[in-house]
Amino acid sequence: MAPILSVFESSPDRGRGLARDMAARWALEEVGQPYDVRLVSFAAMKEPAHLARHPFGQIPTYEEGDLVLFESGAIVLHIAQSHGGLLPDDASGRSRAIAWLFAALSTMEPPILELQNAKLLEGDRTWSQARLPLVEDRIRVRLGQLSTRLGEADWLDGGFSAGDLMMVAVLRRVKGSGLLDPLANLLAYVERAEARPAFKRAFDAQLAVFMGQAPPR
Ligand code: GTB
Repeated sequence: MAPILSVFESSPDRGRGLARDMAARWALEEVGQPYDVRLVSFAAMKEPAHLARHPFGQIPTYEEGDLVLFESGAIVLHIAQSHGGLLPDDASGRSRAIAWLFAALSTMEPPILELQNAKLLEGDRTWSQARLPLVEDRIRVRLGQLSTRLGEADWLDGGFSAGDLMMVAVLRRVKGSGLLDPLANLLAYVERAEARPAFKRAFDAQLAVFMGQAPPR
């Protein structure tokens, strides 16, 4: 039976592929694993049926037989570990790819989330405008470090991996902010990943849900 992903019935990102089901969909497309989706509303996410799948009442969740997972990083890692194509064959390379997956979520993403929260949740506070440059500077530091490490390479460590997939999923959240613009290699890195056929299929599938169309499969 195909695994089931729970995703927003109506994503607040309006189909831009920025919600966290996108990374899981993309990983499934990369490895060629068909999947089904369960559409959940904000209200349904807080109901017991969904809380049994996700203790924090969020998306995405992933069900495969008896296995129920939450956390997009754990889901992508599980998909990468149970199929070929998203992790190198050698043990050291696998560990390094997994380190990049963690780096995306625990080093790059926190300041990016902080900026989103500063704009969306704190924008009406008197101190909000004064704080934004500080938050943006913290993102700039991390983007600069990542850009230096990437250099002229196509991917972070050899071939495209689950680490690149998660890193690009995170970087896409700042793509429209202008913060990536001075870093041509990072911008090209994101665009290179977005040009992958698997990314396009995942993007189209989540957009179809937002547009109220039947998923492509
Ligand atoms: N650490 C968890 C993971 O990685 O899976 C975080 C999961 C999470 O934050 N899920 C969000 C959620 O379910 C959806 S993706 N929120 C509902 C709730 O908490 O009640 C977060 C998200 C939403 C919208 C945008 N956007 O519009 O750009 C970006 C990210």
